[in-house]
Amino acid sequence: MEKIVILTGAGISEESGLGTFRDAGGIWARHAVEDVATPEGFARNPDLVHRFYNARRAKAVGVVPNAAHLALARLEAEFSGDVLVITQNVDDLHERAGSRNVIHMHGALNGALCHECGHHWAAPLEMHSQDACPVCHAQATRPNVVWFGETPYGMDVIDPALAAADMFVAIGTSGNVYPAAAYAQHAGRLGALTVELNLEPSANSRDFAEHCFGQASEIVPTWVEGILD
Ligand code: BV8
Repeated sequence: MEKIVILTGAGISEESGLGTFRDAGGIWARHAVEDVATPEGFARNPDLVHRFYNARRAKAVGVVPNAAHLALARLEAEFSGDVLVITQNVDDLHERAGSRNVIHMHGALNGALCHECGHHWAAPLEMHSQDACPVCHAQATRPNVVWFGETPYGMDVIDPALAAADMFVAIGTSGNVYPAAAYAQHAGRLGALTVELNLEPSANSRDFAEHCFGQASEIVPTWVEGILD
């Protein structure tokens, strides 16, 4: 087996202390998606959206990678073939665990974007709607995350990677958000072995040939051990 493509979601960072979206008490239980994760919501009330992401950015800098992130970094370092992590997460725990080949398809909390000129730069810990873009100086700065209705990042790399994958593994994602939720079916149809590692069956569980349920910090290191043996 040469190429492993891994899709991760909020569940892999849950044991590090970052909230998930759709679990009981999750982020969407406390914030209306349309207010904080859509361009329309940002246009309506940019300060509300900046406060939402400032709070998550502050939390993300205060937590550390868990055994699941570390196991994926070990897999990339020790596996004889290629390992690509496609993450829906906007935290940087994969990178802080040592993973190098990571695509943030929904953007990143540590990125800032100017929606006037498209410039992007390293986000300060706190962003405000009156911050000026360092290049065009417009007060048009936003978090560099992908909201509903916006095109995910890395599609030009992701699609070929799915087509070439020998194994596609989804970890800690509920399978509710597209296009990521369609990747298992797509990769499976193109010949990849599909594996679901999650706390419970996801919405697209039927798209996977193999399943292992449990806490990511337990089942991911065990799965990596099996691959490296
Ligand atoms: C796009 C912003 C076009 C960043 C997010 C109707 C039908 C189909 C699709 C659509 C439709 N209407 C609209 C759409 C498209 C829409 C969509 O999918 N809507 C859904 C809701 C129906 N998608 C889009 O708009 C996307 N863009 O489609 O553009 C396009 C398409 C292709 C090519 C070009 C253009 C943009 C989507 C991005 C939205 N941005 N967030 C942020 O704030 O973080 S979405 C948000 O959900 C996050 O990004 C998050 O990553 C993502 C997915 O959530 P999960 O990671 O899965 O988290 P969740 O809480 O749901 O699940 C956690 C899981 O972990 C659970 O299963 C739980 O059991 C498990 N777990 C918990 N603890 C643990 C655990 N597992 C293991 N161990 C544990 N300890």
